[in-house]
Amino acid sequence: MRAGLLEDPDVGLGELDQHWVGASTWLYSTELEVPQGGSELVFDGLDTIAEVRLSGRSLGSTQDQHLRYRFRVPTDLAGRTVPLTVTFFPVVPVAEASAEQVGPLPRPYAFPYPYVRKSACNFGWDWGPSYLTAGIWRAVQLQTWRGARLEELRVLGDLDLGRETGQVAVTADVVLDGTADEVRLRVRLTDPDGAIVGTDECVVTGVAASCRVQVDRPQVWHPIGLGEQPRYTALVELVVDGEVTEHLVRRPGLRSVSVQEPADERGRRWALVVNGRRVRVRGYNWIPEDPFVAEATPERVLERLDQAVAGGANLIRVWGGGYVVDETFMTACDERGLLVWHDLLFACSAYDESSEMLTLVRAEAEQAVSALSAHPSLVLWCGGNECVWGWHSWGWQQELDGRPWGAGIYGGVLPEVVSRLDPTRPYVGNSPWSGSVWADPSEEAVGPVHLWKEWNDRDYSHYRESDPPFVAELGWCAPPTWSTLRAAVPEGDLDLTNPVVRHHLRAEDGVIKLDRGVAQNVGSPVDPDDWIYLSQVVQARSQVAAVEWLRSRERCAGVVVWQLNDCWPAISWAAVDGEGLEKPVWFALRRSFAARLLTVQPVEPGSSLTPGAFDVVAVNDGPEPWDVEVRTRRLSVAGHELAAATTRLSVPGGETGRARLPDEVGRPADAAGELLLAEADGLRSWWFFAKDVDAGRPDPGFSARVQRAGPDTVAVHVTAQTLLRDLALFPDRAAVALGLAPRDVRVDDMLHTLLPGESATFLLAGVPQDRDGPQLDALLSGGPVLRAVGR
Ligand code: BMA
Repeated sequence: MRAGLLEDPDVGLGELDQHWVGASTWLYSTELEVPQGGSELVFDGLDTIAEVRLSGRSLGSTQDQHLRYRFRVPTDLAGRTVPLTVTFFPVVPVAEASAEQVGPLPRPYAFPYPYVRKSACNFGWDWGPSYLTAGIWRAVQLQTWRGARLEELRVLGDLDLGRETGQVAVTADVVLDGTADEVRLRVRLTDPDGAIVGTDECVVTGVAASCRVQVDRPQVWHPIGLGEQPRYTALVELVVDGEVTEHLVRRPGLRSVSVQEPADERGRRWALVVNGRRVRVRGYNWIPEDPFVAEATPERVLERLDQAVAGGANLIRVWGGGYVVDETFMTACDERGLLVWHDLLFACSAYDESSEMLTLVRAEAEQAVSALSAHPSLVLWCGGNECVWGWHSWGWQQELDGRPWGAGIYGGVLPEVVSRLDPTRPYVGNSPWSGSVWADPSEEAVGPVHLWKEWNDRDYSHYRESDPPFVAELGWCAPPTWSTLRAAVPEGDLDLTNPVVRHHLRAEDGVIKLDRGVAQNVGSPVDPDDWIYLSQVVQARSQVAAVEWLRSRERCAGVVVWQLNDCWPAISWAAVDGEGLEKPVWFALRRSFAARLLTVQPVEPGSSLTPGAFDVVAVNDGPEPWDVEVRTRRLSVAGHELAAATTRLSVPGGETGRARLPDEVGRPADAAGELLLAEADGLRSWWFFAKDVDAGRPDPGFSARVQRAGPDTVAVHVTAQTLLRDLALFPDRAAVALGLAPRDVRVDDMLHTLLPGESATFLLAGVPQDRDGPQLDALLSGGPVLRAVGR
């Protein structure tokens, strides 16, 4: 693409024109000056089926994208400059040949991803294109060494809560060549303020050596919102015959983590406990940021993680169909206190358990567990995504007819590797999970679940029928921002009547499900602009309904929304689109993910909008107590008060307070014409007793006034004439109309609900003064830029 040989396949139907890329053989070549003495070529990542040749001689071949490979450089080439080539062969024929041997492996996608150790979603997924990549995707090094070298390094920081001490344990796997008299491993630990805590040293005799530094009165690393994120510095040196030949620096944090599963009346709970405290998880699932790894720059990854944090999340789940994340990602999470749940690389398929397969996956897990060991943000290893669920619930057993499907991986190889190499971290066999590969993981009684029935078959009000211990996935599709979709679909209407729009929607029966969600809740759109807006509103409302319900439940220790990011311009479950622009759902979730949440919820699980009784609930995830006076009113849509109640809630840190609403407040006389509004501490929570579609969805009435608020910023004051729901101002649409880049114009908030007569102000940043005038005023006062749902 950079050489101008290929059009951007994200645009139009370009995907269909690039399949030759993955079907071709690619040659990377350079010249290498071979140093004197023994040396090795180290490839941190080759994607995937490759052969490495030096001076025409084969050094070896690779078959696993996720593994680091080392090849010895022949000593007779020392001192010469010779050609180095890496040839990449098409992956599909290799996968198909393996499928011949292994037999059918049931899975929801036809792509042959389980037959080869390559990122599963690189073949295509239900949110991503099929751009089969091939190439050198991580660093390459030429290493020379004498006497000894470090093969792997594990640095584990652990807090002993009971004794209030900590320790940093360093284990090095060392390769010795027998030429040294003495090899030593040395560690120096410095505290977050730069003071030396201690040192340790030992003689290396075998293949592994361990050092340990005790930390008294440790500075504890905390998850975001619960304290600071101090990190220590461990300098690890390999000393060969008195000379430091290799050194590495790691930045461990001291904290403890476990999964606790106390029994309760429904089964068992499931919670991450960090530093002795149950963390109530508000998370996002992470997919690879781009199918072309070189495009997922550190800047983009950091921007995305910052969007998760700014959106109120305290955890990221790295989904198992992508890659093991890198240092940039993990360091960013360490610094921000963003917890990481990391899947190992298995997704939505049965997997073969041949000895060749087990050898590869064991090596992958060993490398991954070691590589990420020092990072305090990493709190959980998970065996994979929906593989155990598939076996129990997706009809695989018949097709497999007794053949292996991966149980020995999730229940055998992987937990063995984690417990051997990193006993400080918990492991779960898969997500969802009910405690064993043989237990049905859809069971809500135990362990993390994935809630997909609501999007797939029902409606989002049904989220409130669930009362699980933890939700690791749930989500709802919607278009990306208008500008992102327009760039990908240059011609025609931007709705599902356009085949190019449909090309960017990969969800199974996505058209039906999207349409159903809109029709059932707000009523059918009248034009393409209406379609984008209303389907985004439904996505936002669905996630608010799910998250606020689940956060209000004492039983539920976390909800991880599917999905944070997108890897191309997709109509998908993402909160941030493929151009890095926030969809309306991101703004909605920022409110629902706030550490202090006020919400009105039914007392008992159920999908009705007029259940028997309501609670007003104050969720306090912060460490400090929250004392709050909540005023709840039942109002007519015209804004008249019909009943009211005031209640005081004292909610300790990490807990939830609730109060039953009196019947006269909670029971509407006219469901379509009434609503509840709870208010406290500047927070507002709304409950509508009827769907907009059942209330007739009248036209929204509002007036808007545009005012310059700064050299770069415009304020748009909107006053409601009727009740307005989900009032939104779209900065990308304004940007394009003003000849600006969509990324450069940002809005501070959106999706406001206003009673008649109330006002809201949008701050639009990135609009220079030279754009002022009647045209700007008209642009920002309605039309596709400023929209609301009337009630
Ligand atoms: C879950 C995920 C993904 C998938 C998503 C949407 O099952 O684990 O595999 O993309 O749902 O269908």
